[in-house]
Amino acid sequence: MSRLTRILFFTAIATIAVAGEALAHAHLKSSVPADKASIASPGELDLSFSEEVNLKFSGVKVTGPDNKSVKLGDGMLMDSDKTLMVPISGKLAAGQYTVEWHVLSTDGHKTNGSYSFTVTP
Ligand SMILES: [Cu+2]
Repeated sequence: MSRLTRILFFTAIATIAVAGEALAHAHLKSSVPADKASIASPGELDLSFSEEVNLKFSGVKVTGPDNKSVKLGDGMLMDSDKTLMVPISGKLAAGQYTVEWHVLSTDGHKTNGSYSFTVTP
């Protein structure tokens, strides 16, 4: 191989490796309530990921107005372990809520993120 061919070859390999790695992680595909949604007090949260997640090492934290933590029930997996369902105990007061999630996907990688929604009066 010429020097240039070799450089292009290894660049291509590296690009594929990085892309494959990113695809294999569990990314949040959608959620209910959705990001930036304005809704009545929800009874549960559904977070749908691109990969199967490990319930034991996955969870969410919901913070409401005045930075108060929302009481949540035990999470469970649905949809071939790709959706994390978390019950919300009680009715949420009107205001903005932030959902911080972290999951361990079955490939052993951790991902996390956050989004928010608004509960209407
Ligand atoms: Cu991964």
